[in-house]
Amino acid sequence: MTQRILVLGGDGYLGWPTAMALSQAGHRVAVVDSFAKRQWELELGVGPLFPIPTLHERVRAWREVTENEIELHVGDLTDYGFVDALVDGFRPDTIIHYGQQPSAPYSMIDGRHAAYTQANNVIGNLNVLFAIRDRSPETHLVKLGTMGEYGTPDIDIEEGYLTVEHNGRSHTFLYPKTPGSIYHLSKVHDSHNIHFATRIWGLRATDLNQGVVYGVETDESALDPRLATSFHYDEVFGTALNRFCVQAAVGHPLTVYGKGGQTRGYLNIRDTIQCVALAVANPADPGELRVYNQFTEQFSVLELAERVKLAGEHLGWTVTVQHSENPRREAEDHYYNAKHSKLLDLGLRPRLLNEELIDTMLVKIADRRDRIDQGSFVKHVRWVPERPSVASARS
Ligand code: USQ
Repeated sequence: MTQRILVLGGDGYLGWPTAMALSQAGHRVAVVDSFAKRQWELELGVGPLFPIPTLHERVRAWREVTENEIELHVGDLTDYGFVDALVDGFRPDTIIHYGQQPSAPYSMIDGRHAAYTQANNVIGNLNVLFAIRDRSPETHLVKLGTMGEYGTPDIDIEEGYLTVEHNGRSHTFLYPKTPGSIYHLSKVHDSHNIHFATRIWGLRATDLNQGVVYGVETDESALDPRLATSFHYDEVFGTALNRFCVQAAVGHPLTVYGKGGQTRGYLNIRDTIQCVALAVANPADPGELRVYNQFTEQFSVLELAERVKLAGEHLGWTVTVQHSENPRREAEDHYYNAKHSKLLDLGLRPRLLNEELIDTMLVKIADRRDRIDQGSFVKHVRWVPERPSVASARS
């Protein structure tokens, strides 16, 4: 069934490819963005690997290449008036919400960046919930959460909920969260606010607890260079596998933090699109919060680095792995077993990480070697500052 879909954060690494895929599938799609990410790039002096035209140009290129129309709205989700008018005017069947500050390191730079991340993410999401409640209560919210909300507990991670037996009685709660950054915490706050909105107002929502995404392109972004997605490799916005591939392409040692036993769920960017499309096609009922753990495979960072090393060596490159001091505070050797069957039950067909896929990524990245800024691999963001604070120096 054709839907009216708003993609919040439509200029981003995942938002833009999602908008294109849903537009190609025949939905009426509008993208919404404040271009905050482009501002953060300027602030930190980092940029995407492939040249990214303005969103206005991308939308024009999309029309030229496919004859499909994507509507464009520019505004800030923390401005309630903007969100209210947007939802009232467009009356979406589905809102896909990617419009947030997505980087754990960015949120850990200092108090200002921490406060900005939580204010931006939590208030933006709250505004979306209120606009849905007051303007379009049938709208299904598909919210991008993160596997990092759960942290690395010493028990299996269930898909969203945990039933607790206590003193002979039992109750099902949202799974307890122990996230490892201020950014991940912002998503925990969002999950609780969304749960509240479904319980108290009867809204319908799906929270996608996504793992770490990798990949340089999707079917649609590959149609024309102007449709490329915003692929980052710097310490702040780049994620593990993407960074390792770029580092391998310029002969920089792969930056494994600490022992490298940190295990996370991973998925291909094409599978992100599949998962989101499945969530859109299978809306939650009124009053229901569906939670899916959105990843296809678990790896430790050292395993990922070794796979990239092997693939690079098969291309004749010299690739080294370096265990640098871990700038984060996280377990480097831990139990990790996260359930992820609900999206498979809905029909997800995963594209698993194999050497051919890494090889394709390496070759595409090597094409743009000239644009790789090695200075952005390390930006020195630390979870715990090196200098003791005034308070701890006094004690
Ligand atoms: N890591 C390294 N070396 C690097 C970069 C990362 O060892 O050069 C390690 C990190 O210490 C961490 C793991 O790799 O243990 C993953 O780090 P990451 O930067 O790839 O991902 P993360 O900070 O967890 O955040 C990313 C996205 C975020 C999303 C999250 C999903 O930026 O938006 O929510 O992945 S998850 O990790 O499942 O929480």
